[in-house]
Order: sequence, then C-alpha cells, then structure tokens
Amino acid sequence: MTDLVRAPGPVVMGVLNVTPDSFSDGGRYADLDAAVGHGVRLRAAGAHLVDIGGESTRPGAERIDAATEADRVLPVIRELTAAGVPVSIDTSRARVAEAALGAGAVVVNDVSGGLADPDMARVVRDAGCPWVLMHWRGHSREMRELASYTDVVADVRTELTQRIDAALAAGVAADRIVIDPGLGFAKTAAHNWELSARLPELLDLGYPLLFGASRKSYLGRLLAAPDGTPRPTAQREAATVATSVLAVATGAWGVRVHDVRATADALAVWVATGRPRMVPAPAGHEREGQR
Ligand code: PMM
Repeated sequence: MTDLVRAPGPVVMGVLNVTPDSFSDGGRYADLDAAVGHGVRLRAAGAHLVDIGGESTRPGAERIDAATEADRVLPVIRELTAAGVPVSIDTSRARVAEAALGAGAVVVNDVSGGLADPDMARVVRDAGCPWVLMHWRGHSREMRELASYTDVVADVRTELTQRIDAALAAGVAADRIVIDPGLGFAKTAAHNWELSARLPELLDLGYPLLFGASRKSYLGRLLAAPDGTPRPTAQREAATVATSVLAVATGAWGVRVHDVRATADALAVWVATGRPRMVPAPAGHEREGQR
C-alpha cells in the first residue's frame, strides 16, 4: 500500500458501515451478503479503498464491545479481500485493527488518531500499514461538549501535530501517516466550514490529508428547508460532491464518501481538466455562509 499513500491521488475511500445505527447507512449492510455486495459495488464505482466500520461514531452513540465490533467486520473483510477489494478498517481499537489486518485489511483508519487505544501505534508499526490519524477529542457520547476551540484550525493543527509526533515516536514511519481534520467530530457546523476554508493550514503539515464530509449534518443544515428542517442524508449528495472536489482541488489526498460513483465521476472531470488548483483568497477576504 506504499503506492496508495504516495499516489498523486485523488484517492476515493468508499464507506461501508456494518452497524445497525450509523447516521447514513446504519442497518443497511448488517447482513454479510448485503455488506459484501455493497463493497464490491463501491469498488466497481471507483473506490480505491472500501472503509469498513463496525461501531457507529455518530454523535451521541453508545459504545459496543470489541468482540461485537470484530464479529461484525471480520467476515466482511475476509470476503471482500478474497474478491480483490482493498479494504481499510475503521476502528479505534488496537485488537480490532490487528484482527482486521490479519483478515486482509491494508489500511487502519483510526478516528481517534491513536488516542483511544495506546496499543494502536504498535499494531500499525508492526504491520507497516498506512494509518489515518483523524482529529478527535473524545468518544461519540461526549463529543458534542468538546467542540470548544480558540481557533479551530490552529487548535486542530496543534492536536494533529501531537498525534503525528506520538506516532513517529512509537516507530511508525512518516510515509505511513495520513491526517484527517475529523469533520463533525467535536465540531460545530461553523467549525467544519472554517476547517474546509482553511485546509491549506493543515496541508502545510506535509502529510496526505483525507477529507470526510460525506452527508454530514452540517451539509444538511446548509441545505435546510425554509422552516429549518435539515436536508435528509440521502439528499446531500451534490453538496458532498462539491465539498469533496473543492477539498481535492485545494490539495487533499483523498475523500471518504458514501456515494462513490458521484464523487469519482466529479473527480474524473477535475483530473481531465488538468487538476486545477484553488488559490487561497487574499488575506481578510470575507467568506459567506459560515456562521
Ligand atoms: N467519519 C465517520 C467515520 N469515520 N473516518 C475518517 N477518517 N474521517 C471521517 O470523517 C469519518 C471517519 C462518520 O461518518 P459515517 O458514519 O458515515 O461513517
């Protein structure tokens, strides 16, 4: 997978939640055949990786035990790997990551950036696999209360730097590290827009950056009906595509999305247009719609 991290990108990671309660696809792929079938479809639609998660990280979600999480994801990983689909494991537990890597996963996507389980760095180092370090402040149950920042971009940058330094100190190679701003994780809508607008400040850290905005609630709020009702998750696709392409045009390495075809098609257009890059707005330029 060295090539994947070093690839010019953009890398598209397709979401496959094998959970009863994730906010967008919870309950749809709880059955093994349905999950494997969907993973194969995501790959055919253009996913470079299919990201398999067994524990919901939606705000307010209660935790499940490691054995339940492993039981949900391992059979799906085995079958997708056998079908030639490259798989990442979305977990913050070292035990689950280790078992997933043993079952064929090639990337660890850790929403806690190594904070939730002190043993994760060892597992990733020994496997030599890429490790997505997402910005995170606490488990789903408590994360709403943790959305307090002096300057969200500066604070996320500092906290991601601490996670990178911890990974390097544990012996993880620098070229195995991917960072992620963790949109929606201990972040308000305004925080998410600020991070999107000032992505260059995170890209400046020098690591490939994964951007995971797909169908998140801040997009639902942006597109709310006049009476304030958020746009339903399944109808946030155009906004997901737009923000994903903007992130890639700003320099993101990859995007994590539910509807792979829509984003992969849009990114094919971006590539065919010669990979045009966004230029940062002049200092003091007002951005609308962020607050
Ligand atoms: N978001 C979710 C889950 N895992 N992993 C990374 N690296 N980045 C994210 O933004 C991210 C993630 C929550 O969304 P889901 O319930 O649709 O999986």
